[in-house]
Amino acid sequence: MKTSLVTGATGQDGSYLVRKLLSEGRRVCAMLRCSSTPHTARLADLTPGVQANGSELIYVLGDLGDSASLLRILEEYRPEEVYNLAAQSDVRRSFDVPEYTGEIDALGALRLLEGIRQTGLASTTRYYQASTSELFGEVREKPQRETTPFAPRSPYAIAKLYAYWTTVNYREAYGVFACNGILFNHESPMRGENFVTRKITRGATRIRLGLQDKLRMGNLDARRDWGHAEDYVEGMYLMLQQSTPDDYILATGEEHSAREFLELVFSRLDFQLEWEGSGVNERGIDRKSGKTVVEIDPTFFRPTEVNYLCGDATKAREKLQWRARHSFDDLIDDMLRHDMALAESER
Ligand code: NAP
Ligand code: F7E
Repeated sequence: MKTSLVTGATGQDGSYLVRKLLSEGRRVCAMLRCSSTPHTARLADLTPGVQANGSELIYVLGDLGDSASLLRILEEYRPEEVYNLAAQSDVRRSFDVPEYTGEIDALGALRLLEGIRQTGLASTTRYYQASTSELFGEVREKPQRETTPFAPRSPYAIAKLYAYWTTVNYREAYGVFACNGILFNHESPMRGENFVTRKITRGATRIRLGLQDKLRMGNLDARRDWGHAEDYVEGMYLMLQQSTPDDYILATGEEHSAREFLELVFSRLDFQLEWEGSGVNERGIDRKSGKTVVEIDPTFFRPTEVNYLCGDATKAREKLQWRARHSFDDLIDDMLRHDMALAESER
């Protein structure tokens, strides 16, 4: 049985990837970090130990800031695959904690790769690095491809740039089967509530049920290529099943503004949203109730914004036979179904 180590197992992608790997019959070492409160809610329905199909789930304690814990895990379990998903992944917050973001997102990847080398796993362990469309930042071409130059615009993206090149370097210098998945935004009902799509589906459903008055939003004109996380973890898995390591973009090729996402969600919930004012004074008013349901709050602006991201996943389509199966509408449906049920449970 192959062993796969997943860092960031408690996050959005981790929760889908752990399930995918268990369904493939793997022994899955899901890495958790120390926490004073439970943080395994996304994995709550999984029981550690041997599963019905013979696969196995094991929780291991480790932190990307702590080499000793990583070395211990690598030595003890000697995984054939390492998926490095752990990160301080919030772009806005990375401006508040830039040093910590670099420590975990940049040096964390180095610690893991160096750990693979030092434990003698360089020729046997395959490594996936959670790289990001944020690397393209102030984009140099549209859509972005694997060959598009990087132009990062946040401490998060700059840290991920270091991790990207470290991954390439360990592939070239030590022959590690190391791949970068350059993933464009992907969302789901498991998305953290601080990210724009989930903030909107969660907030709008709560407003619909009278649990919340309004949403306070940042730059609604930013455009993103939003896919579904379930499809994207499939792509991560495929990258590590190839005969040679490589770097791939995963994206839908379709872009929307945060405003379009918000308008679609509110209209699905039967609001009649109309905009008044401009800039920080812009407001979204529900014509049916006359109430202000959206306001602009500059707290959510970023010192440097990434205005536009849209990816070309031709390489992944041709070499991995990967494609995004969920449409934009499917994504919104899935998130709204989940968040409406959640809001109803809060009434
Ligand atoms: P997420 O929901 O924010 O999950 C991040 C995970 O990292 C959580 O499990 C978190 O643990 C863990 N973590 C944070 N700091 C850690 C540390 N010091 N040591 C060990 N674990 C730590 O992120 P996601 O959306 O699933 O994304 C997964 C990865 O893909 C991240 O690296 C992200 O930067 C990258 N990425 C995401 C997207 C996207 O659109 N989702 C696109 C491109 C790339 P706790 O639960 O304890 O906080
Ligand atoms: O913002 C705008 C915001 O925080 C998307 C991470 O997974 O994807 C994610 O990073 C856009 C930005 O995601 C609000 O300014 C408007 O332009 O959902 P987000 P992100 O920054 O794109 C990439 C690929 C990653 O790698 C990251 O780890 O939406 N926006 N109003 C807002 N964003 C937030 N969070 N909150 C708002 O109120």
